[in-house]
Amino acid sequence: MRLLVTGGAGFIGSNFVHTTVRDRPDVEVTVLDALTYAGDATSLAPVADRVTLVQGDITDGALVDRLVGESDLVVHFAAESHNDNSLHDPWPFVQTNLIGTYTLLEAVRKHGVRYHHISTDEVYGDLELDDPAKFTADTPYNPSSPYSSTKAGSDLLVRAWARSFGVQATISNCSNNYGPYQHIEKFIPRQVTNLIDGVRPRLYGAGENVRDWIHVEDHNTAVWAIIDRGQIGETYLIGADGEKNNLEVVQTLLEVFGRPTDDFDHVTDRAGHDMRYAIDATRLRTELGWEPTFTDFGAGLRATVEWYRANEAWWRPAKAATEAKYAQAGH
Ligand code: NAD
Ligand code: TDX
Repeated sequence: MRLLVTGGAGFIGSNFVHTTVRDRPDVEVTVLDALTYAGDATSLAPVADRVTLVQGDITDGALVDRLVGESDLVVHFAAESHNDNSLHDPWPFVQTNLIGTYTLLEAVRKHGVRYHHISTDEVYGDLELDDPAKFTADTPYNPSSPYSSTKAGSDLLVRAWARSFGVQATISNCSNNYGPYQHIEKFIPRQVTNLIDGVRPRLYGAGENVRDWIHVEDHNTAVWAIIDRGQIGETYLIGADGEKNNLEVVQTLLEVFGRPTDDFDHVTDRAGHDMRYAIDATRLRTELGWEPTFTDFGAGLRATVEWYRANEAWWRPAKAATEAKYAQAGH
């Protein structure tokens, strides 16, 4: 089987390629990635002999048409993915997340290629802290940021192309991922690399905001379960019952580093900051028989800290510029 992975040099995409190469020797993998600030070819170095990396943009219609025409399955991870960046400059989010998805959909429509669309739980907006509800596939879309609104728009394009043109598509909306190869602009790797440098973690606002953490490996086994056994045209929510508030995450990290649990700074909150995300993944578990493996968040976090300690050469080049950008924004 010939698989095209967009965004395969990013965090989740590169982990997906690693998992696929390990578990599915019959799959030929091509990665299409623009290698933006968030993409890194070295994330694919351990599997370089099994993967063809094409550096290119998903908005490039001719390139996308050729690569999709040579594939049996497209898994679309490529996106501008960071909320804080989208508040500073929304344009690349509109371009990549909306126009890029449109470009891929036109190509899979033309060539009749199976398509899986990777999306986020942020399309549903947020929940109150004291609300017992969780997101399901029936929750109305209500995105808050330029990032989440462009992801919501991309999901709606997929639904329309599936219904109107019969595109063979599935969609997954996953909660917050953590694990190896995550860009250090994101919450967990930012604090881990700060702590390695002896810098105090930075908590937005009071730190009460809740995210539903899932290990990237569990996200990717769920994606394969949907590709293998999911129903065409359906949307599946991916989550592993990992709700934690940001303060708890920072305190767990401080414990891992043997530091006092109040050794962090509160910084300016994010504009429009979503309060809580929570996923009901019942359908994925009951209909597709998927179960997460990383059910101990503390253990997953310790393994992730070890990965960043052991792979300083991977993240160090981006650290100073990432922190300079945050300093400018008051974060
Ligand atoms: P990331 O920012 O780490 O990686 C994105 C990758 O896409 C990078 O390699 C980048 O170079 C590439 N890319 C960006 N614009 C491109 C373009 N125009 N053409 C080709 N390649 C381009 O993101 P991530 O965290 O790995 O997220 C991957 C996907 O998963 C995204 O669609 C995101 O919305 C979704 N998602 C992420 C999370 C999370 O917690 N990180 C949770 C749920 C869903
Ligand atoms: O330094 C920080 N301090 C802090 O308190 C940073 C960078 C973040 N935060 C907070 C903001 C959020 O409440 O931590 C939480 C997580 O922040 P991010 O890592 O930026 O993730 P989030 O905005 O929740 O979005 C992530 O999960 C859903 C991914 O970036 C998205 O791509 C995905 O769709």
